[in-house]
Amino acid sequence: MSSTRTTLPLVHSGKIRELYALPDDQLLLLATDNVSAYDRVLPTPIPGKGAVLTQLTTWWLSQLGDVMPTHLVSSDVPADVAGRALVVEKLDMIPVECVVRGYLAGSGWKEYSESGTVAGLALPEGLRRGERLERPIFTPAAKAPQGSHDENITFAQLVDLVGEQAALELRRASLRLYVRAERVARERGLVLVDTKFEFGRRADGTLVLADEVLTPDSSRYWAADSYAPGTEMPSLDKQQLRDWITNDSGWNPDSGQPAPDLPDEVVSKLSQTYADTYERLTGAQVLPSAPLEAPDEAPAEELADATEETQPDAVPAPEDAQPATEEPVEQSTFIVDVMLREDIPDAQGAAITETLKGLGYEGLSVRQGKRFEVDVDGELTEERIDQLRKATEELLVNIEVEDYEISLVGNYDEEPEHDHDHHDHDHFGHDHEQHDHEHGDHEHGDQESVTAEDLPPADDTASTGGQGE
Ligand code: Q0Z
Repeated sequence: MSSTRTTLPLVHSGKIRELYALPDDQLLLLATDNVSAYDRVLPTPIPGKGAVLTQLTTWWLSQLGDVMPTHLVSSDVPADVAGRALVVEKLDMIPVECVVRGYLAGSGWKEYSESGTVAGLALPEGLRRGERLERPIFTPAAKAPQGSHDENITFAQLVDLVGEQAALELRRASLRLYVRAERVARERGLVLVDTKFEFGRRADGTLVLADEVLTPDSSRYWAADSYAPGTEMPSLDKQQLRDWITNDSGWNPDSGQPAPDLPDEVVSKLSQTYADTYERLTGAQVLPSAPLEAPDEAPAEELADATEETQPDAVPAPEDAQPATEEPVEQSTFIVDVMLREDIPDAQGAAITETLKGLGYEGLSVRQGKRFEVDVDGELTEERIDQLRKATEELLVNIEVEDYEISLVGNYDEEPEHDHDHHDHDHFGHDHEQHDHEHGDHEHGDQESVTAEDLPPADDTASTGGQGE
C-alpha cells in the first residue's frame, strides 16, 4: 500500500489516490501506482501508473482548457512526488459523478440489452454491444459511500440534488467536454467509450472541471483499430488483468479470499499499456516520476522550491498544425448544413410537402434546413480547420440550435483527390445513419457531422428550434 507523504496534511485517501492540503486554498492531488479490479485494490502496484494517469490528466486539461476552466494550478510539486501529483485549486465539489457515454458498453450495454434504456434514457432499438451512440448521453450518478457502487440517477433526481440551473450546467459541460475529447481520442486511434467528470465551484460560483480527467481509471478506452461492435471489448487497460485473473490466477473474486500478487509479466504488460495509451494520445513520452516509497523526512518547505524537472504544463501534440494544402489559399469557403433533427416536428417542411402533394407530386417529403457558407480567412492549415470544427461544436452545444443537426459538409476549395463533389449528393442523398457515423476525411475536416445532444423535450431552454411554428 502506498501511504505516502507524511509531511503534508492528508485530506482524503481514496483506494488509489491521495489528496493533501496545501497553503492558499490549494490541494495536492496524487496518484499512486495501485490498481483496482473487481472493486478492490490489488496487492501489486503497477510501476509508472500514477505518473501516467497524472500526466494524462494534465494533458487532457490542456486540451480542454478552452471548453471551461479547470482546477489545475501547476505540475510543480515536491520532488518526492514529482510526475505523479498536481497542485490544484481547492473547490467546493459537487457530489455527483457526471458520466457521459458515447458508446454502449459496460453497465450501459447491460441495461440496454435488458430494457432498451441506459440509465433510464430510451435509446433506439437494435443497437449492438459496443455501438457508437448517435449522440452521447449524460448519465449522472450519485456518489456512494466508499466501498459501494455509485448509483445512476435520473436528470430529475439530479435537479433535486443540485437545482435545475446547476443540473443543466453540469450536463452541458459534461457533453461539451466529452464531444471534444472523443474526437481528439479518435484522431489519435483511441475510442473514448465513456468517462466520468467531476466538477466543483469557485467561491464566485464559477463551475470548474476538477479531479482526474479522462484517465483509464475514470474512462473506458478501446483501441480504434480493434474496434468491433457486436463483440465484447474490454477496456484497454483492464483486459490483460481480467484475462489473467479469470484464466490463470486461480482466484475467484467472489470467494472472499484476498487477491493474489500479480506475476511480473502481467505487471509489466500493464505498465506498458498505460504508457502506450499516454504516448498514443499525447505523442510524448511519460516523464519519469519519483518512486512511491519515498523517505519521510522531506520537509514541507520543499514545495516552495520544488525542482524544475517537473512536468511542463502542456505536452506538444504530435505533428499537429501542418498545412493541409501544398498551395496555400488565402480564403476558403466551407459549407455547413443545419438540418432539423428527425425527431423534431418540422411544420414548414410539412407545409411544403402538402403543397407539393396538392400540385400532384406524390411520395416526396420535405424537411427544412439551412446552409451556411463559412469563409475561412488565411492559409488553410490543420489548425484553421480544427478551429472550424470547434466552431461547429460550439453550434452543437448552443442551446439555441439543439434541435438541429449540423454537418460540416465540404470545402469549395478542396483538392481534386477528395472525391466528394461537395454540393449535391451529400445534402439530398444522405440518410441519417451515414451522416452520423461515417466521418469522412478528418485530415481535411470536411464531411464531419456533429449532432446536438439528446435532450429530453421538457427543458428550461426555450428551444427556438422550429418546434413547428
Ligand atoms: C477530489 C479524491 C481522494 C484524491 C475531493 N480541486 C478539488 N477541490 C476540492 N476537492 C477535490 C478537488 Cl479535486 C476533491 N476528490 C477526489 C479523493 C484522493 C481525489 F481520496 N475529493
